Amino acid sequence: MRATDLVVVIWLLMAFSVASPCAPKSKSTIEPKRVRPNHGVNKCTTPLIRKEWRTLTSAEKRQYIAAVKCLQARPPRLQEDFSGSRSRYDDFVASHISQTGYIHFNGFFHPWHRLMVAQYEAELRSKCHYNGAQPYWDWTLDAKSEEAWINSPIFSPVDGFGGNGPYVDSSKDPSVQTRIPGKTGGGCVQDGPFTVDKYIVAMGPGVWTEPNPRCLRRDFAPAFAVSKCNGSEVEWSQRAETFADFDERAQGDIKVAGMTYHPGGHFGVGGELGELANQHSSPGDPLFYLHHGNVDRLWAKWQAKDMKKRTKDIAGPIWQFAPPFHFLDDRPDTSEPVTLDSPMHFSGLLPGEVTIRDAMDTMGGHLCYTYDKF
Ligand SMILES: *[C@@H]1O[C@H](CO)[C@@H](O)[C@H](O)[C@H]1NC(C)=O
Ligand SMILES: [Cu+2]
Repeated sequence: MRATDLVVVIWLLMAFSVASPCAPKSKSTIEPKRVRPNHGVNKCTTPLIRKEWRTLTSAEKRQYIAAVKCLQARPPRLQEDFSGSRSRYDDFVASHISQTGYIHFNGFFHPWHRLMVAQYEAELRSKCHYNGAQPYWDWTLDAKSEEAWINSPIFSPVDGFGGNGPYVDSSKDPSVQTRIPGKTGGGCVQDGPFTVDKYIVAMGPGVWTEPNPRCLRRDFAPAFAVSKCNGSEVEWSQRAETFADFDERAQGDIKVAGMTYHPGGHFGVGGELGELANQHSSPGDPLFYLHHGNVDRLWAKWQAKDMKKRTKDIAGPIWQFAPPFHFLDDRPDTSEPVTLDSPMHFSGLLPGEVTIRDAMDTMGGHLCYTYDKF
């Protein structure tokens, strides 16, 4: 049996033992609770309004970052399963690491990340007294030139996430899987609220969830960012008629030439050595949630053009790297498509069972948020 087959079997066992439609709906009494902003009433009348980072006041920016730091200081709940998790913040990283092979380059990408970011937003509010919404980062505003990218207000050391790391030559580093042209950093972040004396990346890089405490690294690739995040691909993906096309355009290829805006934001900040460039452990960089906030906004924007139809339109293979994401020879060349009833797994981050249906409408079910601007 090939390793990939084994993974498939294990996944099927998980999928159908945990989430068969006949299984009793277990209402978990332990935390984390999924927060319903509109208690009990399943109608979202006063959604949270997510705003672009630079439109927040300096005070609002500081409140958001303070809430992130609060989550980074709260005790973990998933440490039994993920020994490296030192905080509730890390639990989100661990969940993403453990699910990585099931939520990228398949039909789960957009819905899974939507629920992850919404849960993060809910816990910043419920556990850390944050009273705003999750902000997003519209990187098209910064991808106008290399200089604009480097000088984005999001990297401010005063009321942003801090900037680049010092240059590290990674040209001979065998651990680098994707060569990113024009990388400029690679070392530990040197200013702002997430320097090594203030924040420790606990797990990763890659698939490991054992303790591996280290600094947060960034490796800006401004030219790459300009070529991928300048907005032309956003427009192209927005013109898609079906979710299948939209999703394929947003996720892009794994080779640099075919990468689009989702990898654009990851590698534009993470380059070759930065945490945000790591497919598994990228949520270790708090910018992850602002980048994915924008990826989510673009899905919501696309959906808003025809809500009735597009909140039911889902597509893509169940298996990672099955067509149309068949970039690797050793992966399945056919796969059942996902459906609205496909279960999604969060490794204990979210209680109970979740399906894609739960993620289709930002103002339906457990979700109650929208964006200031589409
Ligand atoms: C903008 O993005 C498109 C698509 O990635 C790319 O072809 C084009 O070269 C980019 N423009 C600039 C000025 O880099
Ligand atoms: Cu991801």
